[in-house]
Amino acid sequence: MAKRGFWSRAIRRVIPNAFTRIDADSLEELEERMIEADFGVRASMRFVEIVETEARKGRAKDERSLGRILEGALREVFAGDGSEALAGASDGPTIHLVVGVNGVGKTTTVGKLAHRFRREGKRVLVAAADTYRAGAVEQLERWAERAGAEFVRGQPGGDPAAVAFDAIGAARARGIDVVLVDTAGRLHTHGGLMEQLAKVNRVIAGQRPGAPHETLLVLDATVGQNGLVQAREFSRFVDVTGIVLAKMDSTARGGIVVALREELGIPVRLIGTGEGLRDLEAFDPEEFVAGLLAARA
Ligand SMILES: Nc1nc2c(ncn2[C@@H]2O[C@H](COP(=O)(O)OP(=O)(O)OP(=O)(O)O)[C@@H](O)[C@H]2O)c(=O)[nH]1
Ligand SMILES: [Mg+2]
Repeated sequence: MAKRGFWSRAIRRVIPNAFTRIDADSLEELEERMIEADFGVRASMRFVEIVETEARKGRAKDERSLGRILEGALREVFAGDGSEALAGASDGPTIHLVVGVNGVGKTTTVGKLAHRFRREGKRVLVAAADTYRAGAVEQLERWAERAGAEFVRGQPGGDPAAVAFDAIGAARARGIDVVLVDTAGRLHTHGGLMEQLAKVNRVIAGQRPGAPHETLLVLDATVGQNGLVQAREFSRFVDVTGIVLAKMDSTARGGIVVALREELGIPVRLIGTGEGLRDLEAFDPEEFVAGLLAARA
């Protein structure tokens, strides 16, 4: 569970200050605030329409009723989210692929996930399929040690798909429960590197039918709307099953979870709340909605 007050700091206030009644001005301000809170244009416009309709029926009069309407609209956006654990296989190792642009927090997330699975008593192997950046392998190896996970590396500059292939083979041989494949940061605009990622994905699926069981796209929560662009592009090359919003502790742009759900239909599964091993939490829409309504600034 997120620390008390976490979301109310991590999202901007959307209900206009000194709100008294619904009229053209206050609706416009509401829409502006939702867009500023990173809800995205589509959700912001749709929510304003809902408020307008409710107002016509006499149901939106004051700040409290406006809060209730927003709460209902948000609950609908996130219906069914938050309860689902990451997919797992019962017939052999579960494989999770972790992808994203440079520096968003992929390797840190892999370390935190390894720790989380270890705490559940699972045998974990992390695969350093970032053969590209100098120091990346050692960075991941340190996380693996801290989490108590096994580790597979490739040749520097080698084929990342081969690392994933070897990792799955090693996982089968060693009776591993969960394999976490860390990949190199890549710009979503770099066609060659995106093709390479698609190949990693194909090789995993070829080696283990049904895998990857989750493809987690890590986004840096501080970039706001640009996360949408990244999610769209990555989805063209791999089947993104969920988003990890890292660095939620250092931003007030948490409203991006609304845009991701509304515009792309991809659920936020986990949030990164710091640089430590334990700073990873399941995304809880209820806490998010409560925090949003409590947000003051
Ligand atoms: N505050 C905060 N910092 C984070 C979080 N997650 C990652 N970081 C920091 O972000 C920086 C980059 O993290 P990495 O895990 O190396 O990112 P990456 O995506 O693997 O980077 P590349 O492999 O170079 O693409 C590091 O300084 C991390 O400590 C988080 O949830 N909160
Ligand atoms: Mg990395």
